[in-house]
Amino acid sequence: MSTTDKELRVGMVGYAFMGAAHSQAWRTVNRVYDLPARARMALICGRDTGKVADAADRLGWDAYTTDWRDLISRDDIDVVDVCTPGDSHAEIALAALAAGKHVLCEKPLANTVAEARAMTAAAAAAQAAGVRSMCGFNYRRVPAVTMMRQLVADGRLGVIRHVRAAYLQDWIVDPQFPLVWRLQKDRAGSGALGDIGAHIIDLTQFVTGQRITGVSAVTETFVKERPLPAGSSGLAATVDGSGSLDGSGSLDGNGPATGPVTVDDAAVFVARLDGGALATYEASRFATGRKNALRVEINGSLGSVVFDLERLNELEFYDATRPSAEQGFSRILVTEGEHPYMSAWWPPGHIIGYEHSFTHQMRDFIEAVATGSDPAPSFADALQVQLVLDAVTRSAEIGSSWTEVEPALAAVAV
Ligand code: SOE
Repeated sequence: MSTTDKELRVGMVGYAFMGAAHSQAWRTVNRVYDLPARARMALICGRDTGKVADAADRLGWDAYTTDWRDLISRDDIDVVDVCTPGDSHAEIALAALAAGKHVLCEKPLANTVAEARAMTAAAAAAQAAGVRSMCGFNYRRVPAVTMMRQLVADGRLGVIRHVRAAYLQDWIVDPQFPLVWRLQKDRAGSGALGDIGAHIIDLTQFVTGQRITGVSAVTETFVKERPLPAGSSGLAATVDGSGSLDGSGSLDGNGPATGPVTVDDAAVFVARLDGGALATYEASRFATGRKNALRVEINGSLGSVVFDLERLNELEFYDATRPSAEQGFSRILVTEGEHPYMSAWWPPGHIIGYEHSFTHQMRDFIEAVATGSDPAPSFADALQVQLVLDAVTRSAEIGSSWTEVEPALAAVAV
């Protein structure tokens, strides 16, 4: 339990999946870690009065509002936690920084490089006044991922040659899955690429300490038209109660009850990192059977390490310096007290879960704000991810360095 009376009064905008995950972390962090400040879940914000009132009660917030500008204007709010779709990240974060609020913004930072640049500049200006900001790439804070970074930094893998990363889901394989905001470019910025591809871009740059310098990509939208969500009506309809149609689909009798998918369903790209490594990345929402399958393998001159989110308490480690008769991938159970973040939880072998990465994220954010340091990943780190996302999109559009494979000769008649 914290021994401090210093309080950080948090206002969170949004109450869907990430709002719930962040709320769990805000509720837990000061009960698990002894920190120089306590987070107070002061105010939650959402558009729908009934839903946000329910969220305040269910998720443990003191009060609620339907106006994020009201939240930001209040003197009794110190931190703004942005858990909304990507099309409002910039507007909310810029206003919060201008108001002198510390900001935690969900990933990806923004929907465009221009927005991400503006947010990064505003964060740098606010930093001069002691205002802190961070982007919520939570997988960095899975203990096994932080340990992966330590193994690389300690030279245990030697020179990094390969990075191999995939983040695979299948929640929209059914063509009847409705046209929610994540499938609309004007709301989400991109599809699998920005939503889950951003995670493996950040995670691999974090673990290797290297940055992606160039890409060659292909993307695909397998299902190009989807039913509008229930409740959508009229040309002014919104696809998920908060998005916006492009007028191509409507329920006012003038058109089909469908709308166009305007984002990628899958993105695949190769990349070079500035330390010389070659990398392959795959982000797909059409990997049937893969629910939230994030896997990263790093190969180096002295060894390899593998992280699999479905076994997030473990690492596979290959140490090529061991006697040849003892070579093989070993399994490290990352639950010892000496492992990152783990001293606050349970005895060795008692595993933790996905939600703990958010508690670790809030731990580090509170510690940084309370001690006057800058939390990572910064908005500048998140801008780098946004620049990679943009490069992948541009590469896929222009089809750069794509060499067609000549069709095989017609089968010889037998
Ligand atoms: C949906 O793909 C999603 O909720 C992502 O938006 C999150 O960032 C990821 O952690 C889980 O899946």
